[in-house]
Amino acid sequence: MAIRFLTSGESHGEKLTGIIEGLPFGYELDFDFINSELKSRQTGFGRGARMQIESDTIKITSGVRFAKTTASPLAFEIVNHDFKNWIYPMSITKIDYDLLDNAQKTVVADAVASKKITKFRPAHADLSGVQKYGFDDIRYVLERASARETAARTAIGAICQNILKNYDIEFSSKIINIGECFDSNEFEEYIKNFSEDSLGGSVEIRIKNVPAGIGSFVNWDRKLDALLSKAIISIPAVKSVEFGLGTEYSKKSGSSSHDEIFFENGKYIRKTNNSGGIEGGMSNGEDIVIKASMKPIPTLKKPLKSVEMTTHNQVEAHFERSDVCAVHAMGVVARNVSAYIILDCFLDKFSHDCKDDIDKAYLNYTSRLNEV
Ligand code: EPS
Repeated sequence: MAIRFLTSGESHGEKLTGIIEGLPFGYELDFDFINSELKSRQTGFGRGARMQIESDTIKITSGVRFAKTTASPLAFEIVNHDFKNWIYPMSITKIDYDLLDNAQKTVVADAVASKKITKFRPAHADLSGVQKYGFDDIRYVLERASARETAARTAIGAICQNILKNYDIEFSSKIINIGECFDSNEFEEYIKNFSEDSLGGSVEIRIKNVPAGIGSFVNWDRKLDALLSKAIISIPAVKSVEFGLGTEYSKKSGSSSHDEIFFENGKYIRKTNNSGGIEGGMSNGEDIVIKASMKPIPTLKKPLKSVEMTTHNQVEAHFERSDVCAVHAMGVVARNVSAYIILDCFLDKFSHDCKDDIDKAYLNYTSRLNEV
Protein backbone atom coordinates (compact mmCIF):
# COMPACT_ATOMS: atom_id res chain seq x y z
CA MET A 1 0.00 0.00 0.00
CA ALA A 2 1.53 3.27 -1.15
CA ILE A 3 -1.23 5.70 -0.26
CA ARG A 4 -4.08 5.77 2.23
CA PHE A 5 -6.92 8.11 3.10
CA LEU A 6 -9.46 8.87 5.77
CA THR A 7 -12.68 10.85 5.50
CA SER A 8 -14.87 12.34 8.20
CA GLY A 9 -18.14 14.22 8.22
CA GLU A 10 -21.87 13.85 8.80
CA SER A 11 -24.52 14.46 6.16
CA HIS A 12 -25.84 17.58 7.92
CA GLY A 13 -22.73 18.50 9.91
CA GLU A 14 -20.54 21.49 9.16
CA LYS A 15 -18.27 19.92 6.55
CA LEU A 16 -16.62 16.83 5.12
CA THR A 17 -12.89 16.45 5.72
CA GLY A 18 -10.37 14.20 3.98
CA ILE A 19 -6.69 13.42 4.36
CA ILE A 20 -4.63 11.50 1.76
CA GLU A 21 -1.20 10.36 2.76
CA GLY A 22 1.62 9.10 0.51
CA LEU A 23 1.14 11.22 -2.62
CA PRO A 24 4.56 11.73 -4.25
CA PHE A 25 6.12 15.16 -4.69
CA GLY A 26 5.73 17.18 -7.85
CA TYR A 27 2.32 16.48 -9.41
CA GLU A 28 0.41 19.55 -10.59
CA LEU A 29 -3.25 19.52 -9.58
CA ASP A 30 -6.03 20.91 -11.73
CA PHE A 31 -8.54 22.29 -9.22
CA ASP A 32 -11.13 22.86 -11.97
CA PHE A 33 -11.00 19.19 -12.86
CA ILE A 34 -11.43 18.10 -9.23
CA ASN A 35 -14.41 20.45 -8.85
CA SER A 36 -15.91 19.24 -12.13
CA GLU A 37 -15.91 15.67 -10.78
CA LEU A 38 -17.60 16.92 -7.59
CA LYS A 39 -20.17 18.75 -9.69
CA SER A 40 -20.81 15.72 -11.86
CA ARG A 41 -21.49 13.61 -8.73
CA GLN A 42 -24.26 16.06 -7.84
CA THR A 43 -26.09 15.70 -11.16
CA GLY A 44 -28.26 13.04 -12.79
CA PHE A 45 -32.02 12.55 -13.00
CA GLY A 46 -33.74 11.66 -9.76
CA ARG A 47 -31.57 13.64 -7.35
CA GLY A 48 -33.43 15.32 -4.48
CA ALA A 49 -33.70 18.93 -3.30
CA ARG A 50 -30.48 18.68 -1.28
CA MET A 51 -28.44 18.94 -4.45
CA GLN A 52 -29.86 22.41 -5.09
CA ILE A 53 -28.56 23.50 -1.68
CA GLU A 54 -25.03 22.15 -2.11
CA SER A 55 -22.43 23.26 -4.64
CA ASP A 56 -19.50 21.05 -3.75
CA THR A 57 -16.04 22.52 -4.16
CA ILE A 58 -12.76 21.39 -2.64
CA LYS A 59 -10.75 23.56 -0.28
CA ILE A 60 -7.26 22.08 0.08
CA THR A 61 -5.64 23.13 3.35
CA SER A 62 -2.28 21.33 3.26
CA GLY A 63 0.01 19.11 1.19
CA VAL A 64 -0.02 21.34 -1.91
CA ARG A 65 2.21 24.34 -2.73
CA PHE A 66 2.01 26.43 -5.90
CA ALA A 67 -0.58 23.90 -7.16
CA LYS A 68 1.84 20.93 -6.86
CA THR A 69 1.78 18.05 -4.38
CA THR A 70 4.49 18.45 -1.74
CA ALA A 71 4.58 14.78 -0.54
CA SER A 72 3.09 15.87 2.81
CA PRO A 73 -0.39 14.62 3.80
CA LEU A 74 -2.96 16.41 1.65
CA ALA A 75 -5.92 17.66 3.69
CA PHE A 76 -9.11 19.18 2.35
CA GLU A 77 -12.63 20.27 3.26
CA ILE A 78 -15.97 20.33 1.47
CA VAL A 79 -18.55 22.55 3.14
CA ASN A 80 -22.14 21.38 3.80
CA HIS A 81 -24.19 24.47 2.95
CA ASP A 82 -27.24 22.79 4.51
CA PHE A 83 -25.55 22.92 7.94
CA LYS A 84 -27.02 26.37 8.56
CA ASN A 85 -30.42 24.64 8.85
CA TRP A 86 -29.08 22.04 11.27
CA ILE A 87 -27.04 24.08 13.75
CA TYR A 88 -28.93 22.88 16.85
CA PRO A 89 -29.80 19.29 15.85
CA MET A 90 -26.14 18.74 14.82
CA SER A 91 -24.53 20.88 17.54
CA ILE A 92 -21.00 19.78 18.47
CA THR A 93 -21.31 21.35 21.93
CA LYS A 94 -23.96 20.71 24.58
CA ILE A 95 -26.88 23.08 24.17
CA ASP A 96 -26.98 25.29 27.28
CA TYR A 97 -30.71 25.95 27.61
CA ASP A 98 -30.04 28.15 30.69
CA LEU A 99 -28.51 30.77 28.39
CA LEU A 100 -31.73 30.99 26.34
CA ASP A 101 -34.93 32.89 27.10
CA ASN A 102 -38.19 30.91 27.18
CA ALA A 103 -39.15 31.63 23.59
CA GLN A 104 -35.69 30.61 22.33
CA LYS A 105 -35.73 27.48 24.52
CA THR A 106 -38.91 26.28 22.81
CA VAL A 107 -37.59 27.00 19.32
CA VAL A 108 -34.28 25.21 19.93
CA ALA A 109 -35.86 22.24 21.77
CA ASP A 110 -38.40 21.84 18.95
CA ALA A 111 -35.66 22.01 16.31
CA VAL A 112 -33.68 19.26 18.07
CA ALA A 113 -36.73 17.06 18.77
CA SER A 114 -38.04 17.37 15.21
CA LYS A 115 -34.89 15.73 13.87
CA LYS A 116 -35.00 12.72 16.16
CA ILE A 117 -35.83 9.51 14.26
CA THR A 118 -37.23 6.34 15.83
CA LYS A 119 -38.74 4.47 12.84
CA PHE A 120 -36.29 2.24 10.98
CA ARG A 121 -36.06 2.35 7.18
CA PRO A 122 -35.96 -1.16 5.68
CA ALA A 123 -32.74 -1.79 3.68
CA HIS A 124 -30.91 1.09 5.39
CA ALA A 125 -28.20 0.84 8.08
CA ASP A 126 -30.76 2.17 10.62
CA LEU A 127 -31.74 -0.97 12.57
CA SER A 128 -28.38 -2.79 12.64
CA GLY A 129 -26.63 0.51 13.42
CA VAL A 130 -28.88 1.15 16.43
CA GLN A 131 -28.49 -2.47 17.59
CA LYS A 132 -24.70 -2.19 17.26
CA TYR A 133 -24.28 1.01 19.28
CA GLY A 134 -27.41 1.19 21.44
CA PHE A 135 -28.28 4.67 20.11
CA ASP A 136 -31.59 6.21 21.24
CA ASP A 137 -31.89 8.11 17.93
CA ILE A 138 -31.51 6.65 14.41
CA ARG A 139 -30.01 9.98 13.31
CA TYR A 140 -26.63 8.86 14.71
CA VAL A 141 -26.63 6.15 12.02
CA LEU A 142 -28.22 8.15 9.22
CA GLU A 143 -25.75 11.01 9.41
CA ARG A 144 -22.66 8.92 8.74
CA ALA A 145 -24.29 6.13 6.70
CA SER A 146 -25.27 8.84 4.21
CA ALA A 147 -24.05 9.03 0.62
CA ARG A 148 -22.95 12.56 1.44
CA GLU A 149 -19.59 11.07 2.47
CA THR A 150 -18.98 10.01 -1.12
CA ALA A 151 -18.28 13.65 -2.01
CA ALA A 152 -15.03 13.32 -0.04
CA ARG A 153 -14.14 10.03 -1.76
CA THR A 154 -14.87 11.64 -5.12
CA ALA A 155 -12.47 14.50 -4.36
CA ILE A 156 -9.76 12.03 -3.35
CA GLY A 157 -10.28 9.99 -6.50
CA ALA A 158 -10.27 13.10 -8.67
CA ILE A 159 -6.84 14.03 -7.25
CA CYS A 160 -5.69 10.49 -8.12
CA GLN A 161 -7.15 10.81 -11.64
CA ASN A 162 -5.27 14.08 -11.97
CA ILE A 163 -1.97 12.36 -11.19
CA LEU A 164 -2.69 9.37 -13.46
CA LYS A 165 -3.43 11.67 -16.42
CA ASN A 166 0.35 12.17 -16.60
CA TYR A 167 0.48 8.56 -17.80
CA ASP A 168 -2.59 8.85 -20.09
CA ILE A 169 -4.69 6.70 -17.73
CA GLU A 170 -8.32 7.76 -18.17
CA PHE A 171 -11.50 6.98 -16.27
CA SER A 172 -15.12 7.14 -17.42
CA SER A 173 -18.50 5.84 -16.32
CA LYS A 174 -21.82 5.42 -18.06
CA ILE A 175 -25.22 4.17 -16.99
CA ILE A 176 -26.18 0.72 -18.35
CA ASN A 177 -29.69 0.55 -16.89
CA ILE A 178 -31.98 2.22 -14.39
CA GLY A 179 -34.48 -0.31 -13.10
CA GLU A 180 -35.87 -2.09 -16.17
CA CYS A 181 -34.94 0.75 -18.53
CA PHE A 182 -31.87 0.26 -20.77
CA ASP A 183 -32.43 3.22 -23.12
CA SER A 184 -30.49 6.32 -22.07
CA ASN A 185 -32.95 8.55 -23.97
CA GLU A 186 -35.74 7.29 -21.74
CA PHE A 187 -34.05 7.40 -18.31
CA GLU A 188 -35.54 10.80 -17.38
CA GLU A 189 -39.12 9.75 -18.21
CA TYR A 190 -38.68 6.36 -16.56
CA ILE A 191 -37.44 7.92 -13.31
CA LYS A 192 -40.38 10.37 -13.28
CA ASN A 193 -42.73 7.37 -13.02
CA PHE A 194 -41.10 6.45 -9.72
CA SER A 195 -41.17 9.87 -8.03
CA GLU A 196 -42.97 8.36 -5.00
CA ASP A 197 -40.60 5.39 -4.96
CA SER A 198 -36.89 4.81 -5.63
CA LEU A 199 -34.75 3.07 -8.25
CA GLY A 200 -31.41 1.36 -8.57
CA GLY A 201 -29.40 0.47 -11.64
CA SER A 202 -26.02 -0.42 -13.09
CA VAL A 203 -23.07 1.51 -14.46
CA GLU A 204 -20.03 0.59 -16.50
CA ILE A 205 -16.70 2.00 -15.37
CA ARG A 206 -13.97 1.97 -18.01
CA ILE A 207 -10.28 2.61 -17.31
CA LYS A 208 -7.98 3.11 -20.30
CA ASN A 209 -4.21 2.83 -20.72
CA VAL A 210 -3.31 1.00 -17.51
CA PRO A 211 -0.07 -0.81 -18.42
CA ALA A 212 -0.01 -4.61 -17.99
CA GLY A 213 1.24 -5.85 -14.63
CA ILE A 214 -0.44 -3.42 -12.21
CA GLY A 215 -1.73 -5.38 -9.19
CA SER A 216 -0.41 -8.81 -8.23
CA PHE A 217 -0.92 -12.54 -8.69
CA VAL A 218 1.25 -13.21 -5.65
CA ASN A 219 -0.93 -12.27 -2.68
CA TRP A 220 -4.73 -12.28 -2.31
CA ASP A 221 -4.83 -8.80 -0.81
CA ARG A 222 -2.86 -7.17 -3.64
CA LYS A 223 -4.99 -8.46 -6.49
CA LEU A 224 -6.22 -5.53 -8.54
CA ASP A 225 -9.76 -6.88 -9.03
CA ALA A 226 -10.05 -7.62 -5.30
CA LEU A 227 -8.97 -4.08 -4.42
CA LEU A 228 -11.26 -2.46 -6.99
CA SER A 229 -14.18 -4.59 -5.78
CA LYS A 230 -13.64 -3.54 -2.18
CA ALA A 231 -13.50 0.13 -3.11
CA ILE A 232 -16.66 -0.02 -5.23
CA ILE A 233 -18.80 -2.32 -3.06
CA SER A 234 -18.24 0.10 -0.16
CA ILE A 235 -20.18 2.83 -2.01
CA PRO A 236 -23.61 3.04 -0.34
CA ALA A 237 -26.25 0.78 -1.96
CA VAL A 238 -23.83 -1.00 -4.32
CA LYS A 239 -24.60 -4.72 -4.21
CA SER A 240 -22.44 -6.24 -6.95
CA VAL A 241 -19.22 -5.61 -8.87
CA GLU A 242 -18.28 -7.55 -12.00
CA PHE A 243 -15.31 -7.49 -14.38
CA GLY A 244 -15.69 -8.01 -18.12
CA LEU A 245 -18.22 -10.78 -18.79
CA GLY A 246 -18.69 -11.07 -15.02
CA THR A 247 -21.53 -13.42 -14.08
CA GLU A 248 -22.08 -14.24 -17.79
CA TYR A 249 -18.80 -16.23 -17.69
CA SER A 250 -20.55 -18.85 -15.58
CA LYS A 251 -22.83 -19.73 -18.50
CA LYS A 252 -20.04 -20.12 -21.07
CA SER A 253 -17.36 -22.65 -21.96
CA GLY A 254 -13.68 -21.70 -21.77
CA SER A 255 -13.20 -21.94 -25.54
CA SER A 256 -16.11 -19.59 -26.18
CA SER A 257 -15.12 -16.98 -23.65
CA HIS A 258 -11.38 -16.61 -23.02
CA ASP A 259 -9.48 -13.84 -24.80
CA GLU A 260 -6.89 -15.23 -27.25
CA ILE A 261 -3.40 -13.70 -27.36
CA PHE A 262 -1.73 -12.34 -30.52
CA PHE A 263 1.53 -10.53 -31.27
CA GLU A 264 1.00 -7.91 -33.99
CA ASN A 265 2.99 -4.83 -34.99
CA GLY A 266 5.52 -5.52 -32.23
CA LYS A 267 2.87 -5.68 -29.51
CA TYR A 268 0.98 -8.24 -27.50
CA ILE A 269 -2.74 -7.80 -28.08
CA ARG A 270 -6.06 -9.50 -27.47
CA LYS A 271 -8.90 -9.08 -29.97
CA THR A 272 -11.60 -9.56 -27.37
CA ASN A 273 -11.81 -8.28 -23.81
CA ASN A 274 -14.11 -10.64 -21.96
CA SER A 275 -11.82 -10.61 -18.94
CA GLY A 276 -12.40 -6.87 -18.53
CA GLY A 277 -8.68 -6.06 -18.60
CA ILE A 278 -7.71 -8.07 -15.53
CA GLU A 279 -6.21 -11.57 -15.50
CA GLY A 280 -4.72 -13.22 -12.42
CA GLY A 281 -5.24 -10.14 -10.30
CA MET A 282 -3.21 -7.92 -12.65
CA SER A 283 -4.03 -5.49 -15.42
CA ASN A 284 -3.32 -7.05 -18.84
CA GLY A 285 -3.06 -3.82 -20.85
CA GLU A 286 -6.63 -3.88 -22.21
CA ASP A 287 -9.32 -1.50 -20.97
CA ILE A 288 -10.39 -2.36 -17.44
CA VAL A 289 -14.18 -2.75 -17.66
CA ILE A 290 -16.23 -2.96 -14.48
CA LYS A 291 -19.98 -3.24 -13.93
CA ALA A 292 -21.32 -1.98 -10.61
CA SER A 293 -24.98 -2.37 -9.63
CA MET A 294 -26.85 -0.57 -6.86
CA LYS A 295 -30.11 -1.35 -5.12
CA PRO A 296 -32.95 1.21 -4.98
CA ILE A 297 -32.40 3.88 -2.31
CA PRO A 298 -34.01 2.79 1.00
CA THR A 299 -35.72 6.12 1.84
CA LEU A 300 -39.23 5.99 0.30
CA LYS A 301 -41.94 8.65 0.08
CA LYS A 302 -44.51 5.86 0.40
CA PRO A 303 -42.76 3.98 3.18
CA LEU A 304 -42.68 0.23 3.78
CA LYS A 305 -43.74 -1.45 7.00
CA SER A 306 -41.36 -1.11 9.89
CA VAL A 307 -41.13 -0.81 13.66
CA GLU A 308 -40.98 2.18 16.02
CA MET A 309 -38.04 1.59 18.33
CA THR A 310 -39.42 2.91 21.64
CA THR A 311 -42.80 1.08 21.47
CA HIS A 312 -42.02 -1.77 19.02
CA ASN A 313 -45.31 -0.86 17.34
CA GLN A 314 -45.79 -1.70 13.67
CA VAL A 315 -45.55 1.62 11.76
CA GLU A 316 -44.58 3.01 8.38
CA ALA A 317 -40.84 3.65 8.03
CA HIS A 318 -39.36 7.11 8.47
CA PHE A 319 -39.33 9.39 5.45
CA GLU A 320 -37.18 12.44 5.03
CA ARG A 321 -36.10 14.34 1.95
CA SER A 322 -34.06 12.04 -0.25
CA ASP A 323 -33.12 11.11 -3.79
CA VAL A 324 -35.30 8.91 -6.02
CA CYS A 325 -32.34 7.68 -8.08
CA ALA A 326 -28.60 8.21 -7.66
CA VAL A 327 -27.24 5.79 -10.27
CA HIS A 328 -25.38 8.48 -12.22
CA ALA A 329 -23.78 9.72 -8.98
CA MET A 330 -22.78 6.17 -8.06
CA GLY A 331 -20.96 5.91 -11.42
CA VAL A 332 -19.01 9.11 -10.72
CA VAL A 333 -18.06 7.89 -7.25
CA ALA A 334 -17.14 4.45 -8.64
CA ARG A 335 -14.78 5.84 -11.28
CA ASN A 336 -13.12 7.99 -8.63
CA VAL A 337 -12.65 5.28 -6.00
CA SER A 338 -11.26 3.17 -8.87
CA ALA A 339 -8.75 5.95 -9.57
CA TYR A 340 -7.61 5.78 -5.95
CA ILE A 341 -6.99 2.02 -6.25
CA ILE A 342 -5.22 2.30 -9.61
CA LEU A 343 -2.94 5.05 -8.29
CA ASP A 344 -2.18 3.03 -5.16
CA CYS A 345 -1.20 -0.03 -7.22
CA PHE A 346 0.61 2.15 -9.79
CA LEU A 347 2.74 3.65 -7.01
CA ASP A 348 3.40 0.16 -5.59
CA LYS A 349 4.82 -0.76 -9.01
CA PHE A 350 6.83 2.41 -9.63
CA SER A 351 7.64 3.05 -6.00
CA HIS A 352 9.34 6.39 -5.76
CA ASP A 353 8.51 9.49 -3.82
CA CYS A 354 8.78 12.13 -6.54
CA LYS A 355 7.34 12.55 -10.02
CA ASP A 356 10.67 12.66 -11.89
CA ASP A 357 11.76 9.26 -10.55
CA ILE A 358 8.32 7.73 -11.15
CA ASP A 359 8.34 9.04 -14.75
CA LYS A 360 11.68 7.32 -15.41
CA ALA A 361 10.56 4.04 -13.82
CA TYR A 362 7.31 4.12 -15.81
CA LEU A 363 9.12 4.76 -19.12
CA ASN A 364 11.70 2.09 -18.44
CA TYR A 365 8.98 -0.47 -17.61
CA THR A 366 6.55 0.33 -20.42
CA SER A 367 9.34 0.31 -23.03
CA ARG A 368 10.21 -3.32 -22.18
CA LEU A 369 6.66 -4.70 -21.88
CA ASN A 370 6.62 -6.18 -25.40
CA GLU A 371 10.13 -7.62 -25.20
CA VAL A 372 9.12 -10.73 -23.25
C1 EPS B 1 -29.01 10.97 1.65
C2 EPS B 1 -30.15 11.76 1.61
C3 EPS B 1 -30.16 13.04 0.86
C4 EPS B 1 -29.14 12.94 -0.27
C5 EPS B 1 -27.81 12.64 0.38
C6 EPS B 1 -27.82 11.23 0.86
O1 EPS B 1 -29.76 14.13 1.66
P1 EPS B 1 -30.81 14.99 2.50
O2 EPS B 1 -31.33 14.05 3.54
O3 EPS B 1 -30.02 16.12 3.11
O4 EPS B 1 -31.84 15.46 1.54
O5 EPS B 1 -29.14 14.10 -1.04
O6 EPS B 1 -26.78 12.79 -0.53
C7 EPS B 1 -26.01 13.89 -0.42
C8 EPS B 1 -26.21 14.87 0.44
C9 EPS B 1 -24.91 13.90 -1.39
O7 EPS B 1 -24.12 14.85 -1.38
O8 EPS B 1 -24.83 12.93 -2.15
C10 EPS B 1 -28.99 9.78 2.50
O9 EPS B 1 -29.87 9.59 3.33
O10 EPS B 1 -28.05 8.95 2.36
